Amino acid sequence: MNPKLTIPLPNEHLEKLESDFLYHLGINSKTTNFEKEFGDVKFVCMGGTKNRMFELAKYLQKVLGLRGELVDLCEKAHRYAVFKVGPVLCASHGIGMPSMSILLHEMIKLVSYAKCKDPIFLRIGTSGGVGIPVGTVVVTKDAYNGYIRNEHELAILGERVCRPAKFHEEVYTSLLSCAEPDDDFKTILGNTMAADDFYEGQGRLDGVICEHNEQQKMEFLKKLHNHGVRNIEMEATMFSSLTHHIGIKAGEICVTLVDRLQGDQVTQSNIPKEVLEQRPLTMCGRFIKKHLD
Ligand code: R2B
Ligand code: URA
Repeated sequence: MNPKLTIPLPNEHLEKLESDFLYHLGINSKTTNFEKEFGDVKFVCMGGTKNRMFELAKYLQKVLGLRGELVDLCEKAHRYAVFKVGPVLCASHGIGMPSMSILLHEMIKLVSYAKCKDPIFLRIGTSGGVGIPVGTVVVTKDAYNGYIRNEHELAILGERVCRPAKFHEEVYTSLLSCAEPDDDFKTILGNTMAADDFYEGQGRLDGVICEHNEQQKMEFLKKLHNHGVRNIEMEATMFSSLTHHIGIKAGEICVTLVDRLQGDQVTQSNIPKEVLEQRPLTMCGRFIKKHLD
């Protein structure tokens, strides 16, 4: 571990690198002064798409009273989009854990090399609800994998490695307190299941393959509900376990687009998708404002 870094990274091999090329961000430590460019970063907000992260960046400019053209700092790498709004980075992570994990490794190195102080990482996402009304915002407590285990499983050197998948209590408590009585949606604390697949892995009946029936699907969803799972998405176990392992404060806020007890297709709501997607962004804006104040 390099004691000079504000976020010590638990990989001693990094110390031996003369420079580090964050390949998928297209940023090289040889040519970029991390401290100068990113030293003021206090929040790293991540969500699936470039479009949503651009909307978040625009919204945060408004919330924080900042101006300026929003440029994608990682456009040249053609993978993830990253916008900077004052002390906030807004980055797209794509779909699923393999995609988000690459972004996360490189983002954590970036804020560590930039000597950022105690940055908070947030995922602002969409999900399928389990027994809650469409449009509810779920703040995640614990993340469960597809085996309904509160851990993240990864194959490393041919071995199964499992790490606890917990979000930071201070962060989820604070996120939850950002709900306001006049909100036209509910914000709840719940556990989240992260699946490795949108169709079979989430128990859907509408993928190209389906070898379970409606009754088995409902039993599985009820089992999830009994474990306190209130929504299903595709990143939470990896995100929570990686940040927990390093000691980075992290939290997740997702709106639900569908109630899986009612069906599989994401067409249940007459509330426009943009309105639903704005809800976690609103919560994120309030959280950041509160922490900066
Ligand atoms: C939620 O939505 C995406 C799949 O549609 C995935 O990234 C997730 O976690
Ligand atoms: N994202 C998911 O992963 N699942 C859903 O049901 C909706 C959004």
